Amino acid sequence: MTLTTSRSTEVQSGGPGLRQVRNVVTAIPGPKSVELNSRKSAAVARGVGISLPIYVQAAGGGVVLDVDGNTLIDLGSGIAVTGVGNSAPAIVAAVTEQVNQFTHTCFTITGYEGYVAVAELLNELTPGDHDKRTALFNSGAEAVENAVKIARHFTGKQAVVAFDHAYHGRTNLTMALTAKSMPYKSGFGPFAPEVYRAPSSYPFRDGGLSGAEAAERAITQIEKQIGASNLAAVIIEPIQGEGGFIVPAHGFLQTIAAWCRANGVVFIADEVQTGFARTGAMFASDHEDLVPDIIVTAKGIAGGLPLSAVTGRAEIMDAAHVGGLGGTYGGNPIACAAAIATIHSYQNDGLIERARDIEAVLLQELGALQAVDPRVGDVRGRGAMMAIELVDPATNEPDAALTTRVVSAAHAEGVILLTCGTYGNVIRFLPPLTISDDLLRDGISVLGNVLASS
Ligand code: PLZ
Repeated sequence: MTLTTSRSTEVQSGGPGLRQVRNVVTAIPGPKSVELNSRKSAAVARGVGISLPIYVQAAGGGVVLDVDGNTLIDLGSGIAVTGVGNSAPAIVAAVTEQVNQFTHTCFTITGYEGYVAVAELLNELTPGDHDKRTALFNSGAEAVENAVKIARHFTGKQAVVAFDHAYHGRTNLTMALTAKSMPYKSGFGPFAPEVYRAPSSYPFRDGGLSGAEAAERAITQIEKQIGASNLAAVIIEPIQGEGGFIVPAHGFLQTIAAWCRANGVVFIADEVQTGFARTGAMFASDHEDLVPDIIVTAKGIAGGLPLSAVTGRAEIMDAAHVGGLGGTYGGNPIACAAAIATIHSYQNDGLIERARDIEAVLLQELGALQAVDPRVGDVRGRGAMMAIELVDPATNEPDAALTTRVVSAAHAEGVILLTCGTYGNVIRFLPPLTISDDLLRDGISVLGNVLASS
């Protein structure tokens, strides 16, 4: 095995000290990335795709530096993970200190303070002032699985409802919860039983149903097809992420949650993508005064280290017997040290306000694109979680081909852009909250140019 890139060139440190300007010096991908990608094709399973095959040397602030010396604007944060910025100094310091003390014990064998401290922070910060408990895991999907396990144990019931356009992960149960077949589910069945789908609220595409109307439609279907007496939990993303950055009509989430409360059904908010300042509030549920029974978090929680959590009402969380929840790595001490520093940064470094500022810049810039280009059918989202939906203006039909062309052209100009959406026609913006306005505006002006010529 060779590590050509880190040994043959001077290694550049990441973090906010990286020069914060877009700078494309080779084709994208450049020759070193192309070489690494051919090694990838020969060594890594084909199913693990890379949407922009540059290979990264360092990242921080609002940029990513690749092994060919290109500096790209980061409008993805590794899918909403590095909200505090890559290699943020406080997180690097906390992780370094922890690595030097111990790296692992398995929390369910011998305890350590970091795990407890993360649980305390989440119990305090998540919506609602009721008594809470938290359990830590490794990935978003693993936390979703555990939230469902806990809800089933508490209620003694089995059925779970997820929604159209939902994304909850790639493990067997979470594939069942996820709506979209390609690429997540196709050929990977059979899927876990007792998972049911309900219609969601998609203001741009559901003919303008109000939140209450969309909720009534879902509730009627749930009552007729499943019945509350069989239903353990309803799980929903307060803003649907992979499904297209869909903000439900106001009142939708509240009405579903109220029905759950009245019917002994656990309401689970999947805030894996929306959590931790991303939407201009600590949690997206806060925008709707929503108090979930269980909230699932991951991604932005630990500055890039793998960590996830299930936080919920004490009586629900404590229903499972001692030893019923766990895992070798869940709440790893290094990830916990990172999470404590990361959460403090969201609290103390003005990042919630920063997400709102980013929303204002993006609304202005994306609104200007929409004003001159009717193919931009919708501009939506909250905070630093915004998106545009590209359509055929005559019919509003999704235009996935245009979306792919635009995103590839932006990549070539040095802007990391991600797509999403059930119909593959949504471009989403998830910059690190540490990005400058200048980089943000430069990134969107590149988008405007490539859109105009696509
Ligand atoms: N719930 C709401 O957004 C992960 C998926 C990327 P993991 N979203 C990114 C991909 O193509 O695999 C996600 C999410 C919501 C759960 C998950 C799952 O989180 O940490 O990827 O397991």
